Amino acid sequence: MAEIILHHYALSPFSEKIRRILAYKKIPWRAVEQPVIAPKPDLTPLTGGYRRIPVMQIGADIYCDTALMVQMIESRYPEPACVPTEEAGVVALLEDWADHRLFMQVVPPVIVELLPALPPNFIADRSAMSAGFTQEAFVGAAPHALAQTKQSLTRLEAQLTNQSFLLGANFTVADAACFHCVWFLKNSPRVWVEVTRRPALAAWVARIEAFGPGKMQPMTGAEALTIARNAQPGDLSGGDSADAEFAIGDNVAIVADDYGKERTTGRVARLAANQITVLREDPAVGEIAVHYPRAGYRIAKI
Ligand SMILES: N[C@@H](CCC(=O)N[C@@H](CS)C(=O)NCC(=O)O)C(=O)O
Repeated sequence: MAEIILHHYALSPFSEKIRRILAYKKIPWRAVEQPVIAPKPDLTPLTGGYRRIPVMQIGADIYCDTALMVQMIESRYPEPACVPTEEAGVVALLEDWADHRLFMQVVPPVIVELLPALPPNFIADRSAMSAGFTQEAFVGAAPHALAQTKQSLTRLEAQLTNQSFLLGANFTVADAACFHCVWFLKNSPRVWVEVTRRPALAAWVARIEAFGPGKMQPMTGAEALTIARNAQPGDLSGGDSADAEFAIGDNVAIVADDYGKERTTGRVARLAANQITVLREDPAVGEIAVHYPRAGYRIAKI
């Protein structure tokens, strides 16, 4: 089975979501360290434009967005389950709350403190991704975002008071999604005390950190491109195109509906109720399949 390559960087919360799941499932993986800001010359030949982090690669198959990566990992490595069948709906709802709402609460108060340690072009890079990501916007948003973060931490504390994980005795994707946001708060000692003063939450953090670093081996970006070039897209079967405004063979452009304006264009090769796969050609890697979830992405015929 081709190995899982995760294009990530250490500080990236969404990467931490996937790193925790890989560690929990004890799945060996290869890590390609990507830059914190664009350009990402070893990444965009794979995605066709998408520059958000992480990106998961298996040979010549590229998975964008952690919500899709989680499904892929779960289907290849079902045990131990992180998406228990009977709780798949609530797991996805909590994941969406954490990835979109909680994440937006924790970022401003932490980023304003981290700025001196970040690359000098960090703010220019992020404000190109979204009009809301300017320095003034982060500074202005920080006090309210911190107040909302505390509300969310209190809710998590209540949910964890009588159980080890958010949905009971076992770790699920709901924990991974909430964890990456809470973990990011460590970058601000001022905010981190809000976690340590909530005992059930702090114990949950320790429980998830106890999974350890996982079975990770580094890989260079050049090596990952070579692997893609020497492989053929392998995840193209299945799908059901019933409810879409586009069909197999159409050329489409895919772009996130929240932040990051870079598009992936390609020919639709597979459509399912919740995901889409396009095939594209790239001079650096040949034919490549790029997979996206449909939730959170605009897909338009071109
Ligand atoms: N919905 C996306 C969000 C990914 C995301 O926002 N990642 C951040 C880093 S944690 C990012 O890409 N920031 C810009 C960058 O790293 O270039 C996912 O689940 O993968």
